[in-house]
Amino acid sequence: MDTEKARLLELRKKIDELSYQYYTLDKPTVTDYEYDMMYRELENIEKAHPDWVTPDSPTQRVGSKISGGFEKYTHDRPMLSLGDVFSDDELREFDQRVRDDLGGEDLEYVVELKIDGLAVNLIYEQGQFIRGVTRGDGVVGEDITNNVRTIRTIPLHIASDSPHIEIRGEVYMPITSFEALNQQRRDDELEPFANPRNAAAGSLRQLDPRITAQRKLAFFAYALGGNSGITIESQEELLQDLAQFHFQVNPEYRKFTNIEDVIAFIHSWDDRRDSLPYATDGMVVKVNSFAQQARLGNTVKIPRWAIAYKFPPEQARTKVLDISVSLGRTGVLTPAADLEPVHLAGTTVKRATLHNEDYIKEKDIRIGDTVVIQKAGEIIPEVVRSLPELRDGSEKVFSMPTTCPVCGSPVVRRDGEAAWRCTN
Ligand code: 3BD
Repeated sequence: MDTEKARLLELRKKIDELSYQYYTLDKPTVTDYEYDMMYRELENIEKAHPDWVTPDSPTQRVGSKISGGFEKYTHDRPMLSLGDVFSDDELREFDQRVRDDLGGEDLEYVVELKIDGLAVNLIYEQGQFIRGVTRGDGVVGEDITNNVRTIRTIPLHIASDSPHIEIRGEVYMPITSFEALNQQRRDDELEPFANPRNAAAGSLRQLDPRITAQRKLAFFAYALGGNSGITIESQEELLQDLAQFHFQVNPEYRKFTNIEDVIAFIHSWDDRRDSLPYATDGMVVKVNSFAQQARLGNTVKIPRWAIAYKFPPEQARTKVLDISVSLGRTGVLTPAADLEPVHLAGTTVKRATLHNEDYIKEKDIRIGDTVVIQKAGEIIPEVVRSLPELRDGSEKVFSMPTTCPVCGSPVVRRDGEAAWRCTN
């Protein structure tokens, strides 16, 4: 073979290995300088021989082609939903049903963190990444291949000669990247994203993959979709194989043989999930054996062999500095508490919604009060209650403005409604 072609292949292999160590394992083995030199050499060879460029070359992650929208793609096998539970007793009920359905035989559970990102399906043919698709409604998703390709922890080829294998997992934005992105957006006078999940969604929906590439997204692999020629017997084995394929697999998963140990493990996260570098909204409990999964089967949309336990919303205490009113698109005036900044669920909170006038009255929330706030899922934080026992007498009762804060027109509250509206 041509020595230049041989050098090209050598460089690709080396660069793939180095970026795996850097991005996926988070353990760089060479300096940035050494990496840049190799990358540049590869670029130069490819420039001289455009016909040697293949889509899985490390230089091909960030294309410049702006897409005109995303094409629909029907999943080979539907991407299922998860049933959810909110209490230990519901977990015990799930366990009992599974054991009954399996005729009382022994079983193992694999318990994973539930990453708060977006589920995507990655398709590899003969080991080559050929397509990335959003979950969509589970049946039909959108083809976001060019955006997925920019995610450095998603391999562009894997050590599998299967003609077709689908790897499913969660695209997410690490909290430090999310905070840096929002700071940048505030500096640019753009609306910040409400949470890392929305930031990841917004980044995947970019028509220009160069923007997606700047967003520092990452991917945890956790499931297998349609495939041929794959013989894997359990979730544990799958997670090990996915790591062997050079995917990031969340390292916090554990295996158990009884539900009480599962419950204890789940609660071991109550006061440390906040210190993870990514957002989680719960944990997923899966029957380990694929044979037992198959016997348990699926309902229309939900596997009967897995369940999501949802963490209760995280709460924090802070002070109401003021109550301000903003005007929504529909003309409704919504009061919000301006807060002493407080750390909650991975972000700093300065405002929380008070919903409407009646909510403030019922909960007797006053300016100057110490309050409990919470963030439930994707919703903006809300004030849950005030702590009147901490008042010192300087607190002020709030009343809704009589004119619109934007245009000055009178505001009205119609019979039977909680909302005040601008008459303009
Ligand atoms: C995670 C389904 C199964 C393969 C169905 C058991 C519902 C989002 O970390 N396992 C995980 C995570 C999500 C999962 C499964 N394991 N399904 C899982 C999942 N460790 N987040 N999800 N999904 C993914 C969903 N997404 C949007 C709308 C409705 N459902």
